[in-house]
Amino acid sequence: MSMIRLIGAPTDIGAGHRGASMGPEALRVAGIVEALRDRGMAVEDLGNLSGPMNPWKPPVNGYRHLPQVVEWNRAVYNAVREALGEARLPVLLGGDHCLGLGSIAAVADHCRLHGKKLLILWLDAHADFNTNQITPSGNVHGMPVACLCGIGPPELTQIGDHCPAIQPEQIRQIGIRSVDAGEKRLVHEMKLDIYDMRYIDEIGIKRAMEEALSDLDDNTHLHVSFDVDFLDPEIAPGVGTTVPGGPNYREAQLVMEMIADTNRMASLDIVELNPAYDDHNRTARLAVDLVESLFGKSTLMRL
Ligand code: HAR
Ligand code: MN
Ligand code: MN
Ligand code: MN
Repeated sequence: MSMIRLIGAPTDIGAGHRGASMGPEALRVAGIVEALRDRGMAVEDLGNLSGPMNPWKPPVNGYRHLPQVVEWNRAVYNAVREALGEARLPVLLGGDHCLGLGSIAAVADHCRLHGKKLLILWLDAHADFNTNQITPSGNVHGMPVACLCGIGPPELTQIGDHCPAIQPEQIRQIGIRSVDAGEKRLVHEMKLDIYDMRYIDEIGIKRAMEEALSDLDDNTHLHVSFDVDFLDPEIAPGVGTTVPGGPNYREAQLVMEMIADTNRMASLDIVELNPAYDDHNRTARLAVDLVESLFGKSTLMRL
């Protein structure tokens, strides 16, 4: 396993609530570096990227803070691209989920250059597939997947070397339970592969994950974009946009363990953690615990 590189992106520029900017520090306070090192991983923490402050303005042409969102995503793109170029495993400490755009655009360009197949697991309560025409809020953290698929403003769809950065069939969304009306039409039109909570409740998390991970091969780069609001709010209150009916601790742990079992995860985003809504850093500690599972901590007794 290559050395892990932590990249902090302390911003809430795309969010509807302030506070995700404190996410990187909360994860460090919760012991993310020590936890990974205790697992025997080599970890380097590059500290935080910098970027524009949040001006907290209403939408312009259907986007809030578009120029600042672009600037933060360029910084993330460059940092993730550089990490991969130096054979590091980048872990983006967000920050809100608009940063998934820069992170995944960098991963996609890296994979193209090296002839790797890219598969993205998007763990989230939300589909994040809005556009400026259909968004109820103008918050760009509700738009990164659409932008990655080429639907969005050129400043965002052209962050990387290729537009679209990815094809819809390269992404699997898990845990989805809050999708806006226009957004729902668009994800159907684009044929997004969505393992929503209804489906998970019906077939169980194990089978859903087996399906989602079924076409991995030795040449696959697996990227995991972990929006902390994926988790049920009962166990993870520290996010800006809680949605009831998410995976519980045991289901989330199994998701992470099954991803670890593939041995293919080569980049990770941890986003939307919002310490302003948390209870004594409980959600950050849970996120660190689940990240340990992602990197191979297992409850399995069988040898
Ligand atoms: N769908 C809503 C919107 O676009 C809420 C999006 C919230 N997104 C996140 N990230 N918290 O998944 O405004
Ligand atoms: Mn999200
Ligand atoms: Mn979300
Ligand atoms: Mn929010």
